[in-house]
Amino acid sequence: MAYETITLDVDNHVAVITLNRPDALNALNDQLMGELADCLKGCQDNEKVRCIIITGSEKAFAAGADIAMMKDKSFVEAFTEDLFTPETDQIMRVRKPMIAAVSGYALGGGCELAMMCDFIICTETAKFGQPEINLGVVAGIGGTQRLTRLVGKAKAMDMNLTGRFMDAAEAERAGLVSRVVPVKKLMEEAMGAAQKIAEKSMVSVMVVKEAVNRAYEVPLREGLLFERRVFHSLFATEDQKEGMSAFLEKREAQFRDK
Ligand code: CO8
Repeated sequence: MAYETITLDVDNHVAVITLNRPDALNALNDQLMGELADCLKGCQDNEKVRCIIITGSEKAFAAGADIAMMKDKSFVEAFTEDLFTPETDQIMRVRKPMIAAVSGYALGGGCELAMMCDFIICTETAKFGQPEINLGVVAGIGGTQRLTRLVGKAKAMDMNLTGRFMDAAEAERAGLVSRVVPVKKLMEEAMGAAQKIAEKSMVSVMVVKEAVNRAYEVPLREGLLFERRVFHSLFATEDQKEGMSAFLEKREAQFRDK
């Protein structure tokens, strides 16, 4: 599939997907979401890809769902079309790690897309927000749910009710992003993180993703049991033997995803 609203570059086991609708600040429309979902499925199936970065432009990661596309929809259309549901389901099915590299605006669906990734690295100019309230609607793909789990009720309520933007420093303090870097360093930092992940055993990388995500789904006791069991099960892998032997032999581990 040839993409028009995103680009894909695969280099050294890292897939970089760049949202590319500059005239609309990368607003998410059907085409972009369809292409993104298709591309992510391809990355999941591509053995060469071990980590995925989703990014936008310097000015905008994505300024939200496309308002022009949504404006005239009736309730019945919105309900029956189930806008963005298959695409977001596909995004959530990706088992490889995904990093959001955010510069500029990550608003509405843009903030929600960033939160669907496993962690967010942003620039000092990043602005996060759920301004749907200003449009007479509410967030629709995680802005009331994931944001609340990530930053807590006070800030999630504040952002969703007032529509105010959170700057990078506040986003880092609140735990929404893991790192803040100067604009020029964004891709270097994201690539560095992705390369580090790409060097690990893919089995344990995928287990980490499942286990951390489980913390948001189940009570602590269940989550701890899941963690212990996957920890035990990793002793069945060759990579566990290699990782621990390499440590004791004071050499770099050579993981083979086995
Ligand atoms: N949709 C469509 N077009 C957009 C969007 C958008 N979300 N954001 C910006 N654009 C367009 C503008 O219309 C403008 O186009 P044109 O040049 O043709 O007039 C162009 O991008 C540049 O934008 P601005 O001139 O507004 O640029 P500024 O630098 O002045 O402002 C802002 C930047 C502050 C980011 C401003 O563009 C803005 O407020 N954008 C809208 C932000 C917003 O409200 N986002 C939420 C959208 S709703 C949503 O995301 C719901 C998600 C859930 C969907 C779930 C379905 C189930």
